[in-house]
Amino acid sequence: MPDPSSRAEDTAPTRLEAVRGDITRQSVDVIVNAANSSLLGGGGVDGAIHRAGGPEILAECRELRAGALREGLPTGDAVATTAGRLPARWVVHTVGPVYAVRTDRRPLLESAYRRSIEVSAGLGARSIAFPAVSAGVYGWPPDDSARLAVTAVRAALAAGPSSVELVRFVLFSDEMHELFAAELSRP
Ligand code: AR6
Repeated sequence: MPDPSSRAEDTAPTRLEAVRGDITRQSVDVIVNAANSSLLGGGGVDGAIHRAGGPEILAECRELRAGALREGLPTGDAVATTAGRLPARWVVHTVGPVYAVRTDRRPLLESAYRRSIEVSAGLGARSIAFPAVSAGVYGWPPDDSARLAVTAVRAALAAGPSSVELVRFVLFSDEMHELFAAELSRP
């Protein structure tokens, strides 16, 4: 007998957590990649994901570029592929903005987090691992990166019920981990 008190609207709120580690080792439904618009690979977390996941991921990215994403993936958008050999079901590739002092690119970075969650939820994913998008080669300042990521993810999850039960930020350094953990501990 299903428990009559467990209705969809009673589902527990999504858990948010921060861990220090390598995102390619995370056993989750979705690993988010901080990619570039070409989707054809790069350094940083992008390089690590393609190296660990194997050629299947790049093959699917090439197919996307030959079809629906002929112009590339716009900054702030997200798209899913296989996770290849990674311990995940999908990689969701997103493109964060390059940090710039003079123009406000925060909406694009917020959009990268939001679209990643929307695409993941569209797949029925229950767990998502995020790196600190734009915080490496793209130069986003670490403290603002943590604040914006946590705020954007909370806002996206608040938009309505979804399949997502866990969002894990996976940070490569102690400094970033501390910043994200501090941000998550704020009410
Ligand atoms: N696990 C978790 N975090 C990582 C890992 C890893 N294995 N490797 C790096 N990081 P970046 P961006 C952290 O530069 O700034 C690529 O070439 C890293 O320390 O990977 O969005 C793409 O192709 C940093 O905190 O991404 C694009 O051209 C964070 O991940 C460009 O870089 C993001 O750093 C995207 O730049």
